[in-house]
Amino acid sequence: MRREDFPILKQEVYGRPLVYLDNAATTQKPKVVIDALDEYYSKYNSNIHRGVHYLSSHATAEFEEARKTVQNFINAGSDCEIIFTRGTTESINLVASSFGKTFFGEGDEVVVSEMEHHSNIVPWQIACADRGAKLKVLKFNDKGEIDIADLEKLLSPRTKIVAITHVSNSLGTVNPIEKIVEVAHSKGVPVLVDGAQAVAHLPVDVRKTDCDFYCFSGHKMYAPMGVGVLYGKKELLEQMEPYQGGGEMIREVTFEKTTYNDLPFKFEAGTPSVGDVFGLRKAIEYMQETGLCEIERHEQSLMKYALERLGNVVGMRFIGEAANRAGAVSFLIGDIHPYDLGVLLDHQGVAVRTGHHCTQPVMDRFGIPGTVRASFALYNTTEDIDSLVAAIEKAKQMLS
Ligand code: 7TS
Repeated sequence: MRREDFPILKQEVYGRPLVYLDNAATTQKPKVVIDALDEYYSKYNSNIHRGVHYLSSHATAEFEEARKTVQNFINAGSDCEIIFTRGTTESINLVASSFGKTFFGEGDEVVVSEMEHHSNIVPWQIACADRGAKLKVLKFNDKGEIDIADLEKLLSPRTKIVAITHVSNSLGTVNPIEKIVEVAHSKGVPVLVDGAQAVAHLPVDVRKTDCDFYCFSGHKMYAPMGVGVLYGKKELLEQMEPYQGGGEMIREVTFEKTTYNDLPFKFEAGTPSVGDVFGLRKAIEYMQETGLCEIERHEQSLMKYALERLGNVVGMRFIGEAANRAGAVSFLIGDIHPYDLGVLLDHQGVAVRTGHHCTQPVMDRFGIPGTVRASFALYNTTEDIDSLVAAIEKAKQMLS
C-alpha cells in the first residue's frame, strides 16, 4: 500500500533490502511530509501569533489551519480543545501536572493499567507524590486483556482520573475504550486515553468515545518528530492550572499578577515546533487520502497473516494474545534472548525492536526480560512478514 511514497524504504541495509518492522517506535515519513518541512523552511519560516509581517501572518494562519485538521481528524468539538505539544509524553505530563495541581488532594486515587507505557505511569507517580495521592493498578489477564469488572471494583469515591492506553505498544491489545469511559463516567471519573499506538492504525472519534483527554505523537503517524497533540474537553482544560509559564500563554503580565490566555494558548507556552505542525497536517491528509478504515483493514489482514506465519515457527511464544489486537506482535522463541534474536534479524535487514519497550511492569507480569516486537504500518506487506519469518529461521539455525 503506497510503499513508493516513502523514500527511506527504498534503501538497502547490510546489502539487503530494508524490512522496517519497528513502526511502534516511529513510522517512516512519506515524501509529502518531508516536502512540507522543506517548503516551510524555504518559504514561510517565522514565529507565529506575534508578527504583523507577511511571513508571520502566513505561518500563523497555516498553523491554525493545522489545528482544525487535527480537530477534524479525531472529531473534536472545537479547535480550542486541540493543544500542540512535543508528543504523547509531554501531553500526559501536562495533564498529570495541571490536572493533579488542580484536582488532587491527600488520599485521592489515580487508576492506571498494568500495560501502560512508562510515560503513562511515571507522570502520575510524580503528580501523586506532589499531592499525597495514590496510584492504583488495573491488572490484565494472561492474554493481555483487562476486565471491566476489575475496573468497576477499583473505582472508589476517591478516584480522580483513569489513565489508560488505547492500544498497548508491547502486547498489541486494543482496549475497550468506550466501555471504560462509560464505566468511569458512571462514577463521575474522567478518563485520559493514551492514543500513541492507536491514531495511525484505527479511526479515532473522541466525541463518540467521550474520553476527557486523548494524547498522541506525530512521529508515530507519519509526521515529523517533535510534535504531538493533547485533546482535552474544554470544561476541564478551562478549570486546570497552566502547565508551563511563558510567552503566548498569558493575557496580561505585571509583577503583581498575571492573567492567562484563552484555550488552547493557555497551554502552549513558548514557540511551538511550527514546521513540524505543518508536517503533521500533511501526514493526516496523507492518511485520510487512503482512509483510516482502509488502513485498519490492510493492517488487520497483515496481523492475521503474521500471526499465522509466526505461529508456525517452532518454539514460538506470543506475549499478548488478546482477541482484539492492532499494530504490534510481541514474541519469544525457545530460550533465545530477545536481544540476540534482534541483532541477528538486523543483520539480515529486518528492523524489529527488542527489550521491555518502556513497559517494565508488563515484562515483570510475564517474568521475562523483554520481547522481540514486530510492528506494522500502512506500507508493510505480506512479503515483509515472509522476510521476518525467513530471518528468524536463519537466526535459529545460527544459534543452534
Ligand atoms: N504511550 C505509548 C503507548 C507508546 O507506545 C509510547 C512510545 C509513548 C506513550 C511515548 O511516546 P513519545 O512519542 O512521547 O515518546 N512508544 C515507543 C515504543 O513502543 N518504542 O519506542 C517508543
